[in-house]
Amino acid sequence: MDARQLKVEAARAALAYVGSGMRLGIGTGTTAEEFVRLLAEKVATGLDVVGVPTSERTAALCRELGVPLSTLEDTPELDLTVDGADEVDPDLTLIKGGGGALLREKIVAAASERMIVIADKSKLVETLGRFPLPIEVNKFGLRATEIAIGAAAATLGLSGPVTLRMTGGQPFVTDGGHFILDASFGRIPDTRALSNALFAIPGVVEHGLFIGLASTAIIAGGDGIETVHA
Ligand code: ABF
Repeated sequence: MDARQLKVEAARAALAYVGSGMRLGIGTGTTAEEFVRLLAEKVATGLDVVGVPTSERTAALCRELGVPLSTLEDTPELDLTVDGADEVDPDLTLIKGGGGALLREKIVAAASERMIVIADKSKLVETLGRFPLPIEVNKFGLRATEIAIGAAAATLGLSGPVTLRMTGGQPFVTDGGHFILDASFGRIPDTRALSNALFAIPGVVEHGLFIGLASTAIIAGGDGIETVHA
């Protein structure tokens, strides 16, 4: 199976958790998009759900495929969110935000009774941190925030480049109008401590460590589907 097929299989397995009447958080990224495609097929044959998308990109795909949408304003409590991840550890702590949608993804996941992460096996790691940690920051005081992030990491024995995410020669701007700093700290043994340290910095809007949010991970590998519960 190639990488795309693994994503499809993970998405298909997640669909088994979706029932009629559910209010769904719908993730962002190529794996979540496979879920949207399969969900749309079910909607076309009568599945009655409403989705709250985690990005403008996902919203556009849902509209194109006919998945009914709501907003978190109108539907503030969700039954289930299905989303991808950049890394998943054995406790189901995640790194997310490679696609730039971490703030809405975290707000939607936190508003959901349950979050299922779908991923191919390459995302599974013993310790998070191989993937640079996305940190969404206010545009104001960017340099000061960057320095503060480095200093906060140093207190935890972490170090490494903190880089402004760029696209087409310009800083990447999130759906919320912020910048993203990608922090290559390497292994993050204490995710909770790093999370607390980052939240103590005023310019930090959100970070890509998802702690205690995912209840289930569906991991697709060449040898089949592995379902991990937190
Ligand atoms: C979103 O999409 C993000 O949080 C994560 O960064 C990314 C994973 O993308 P993909 O499924 O394309 O690997 O879930």
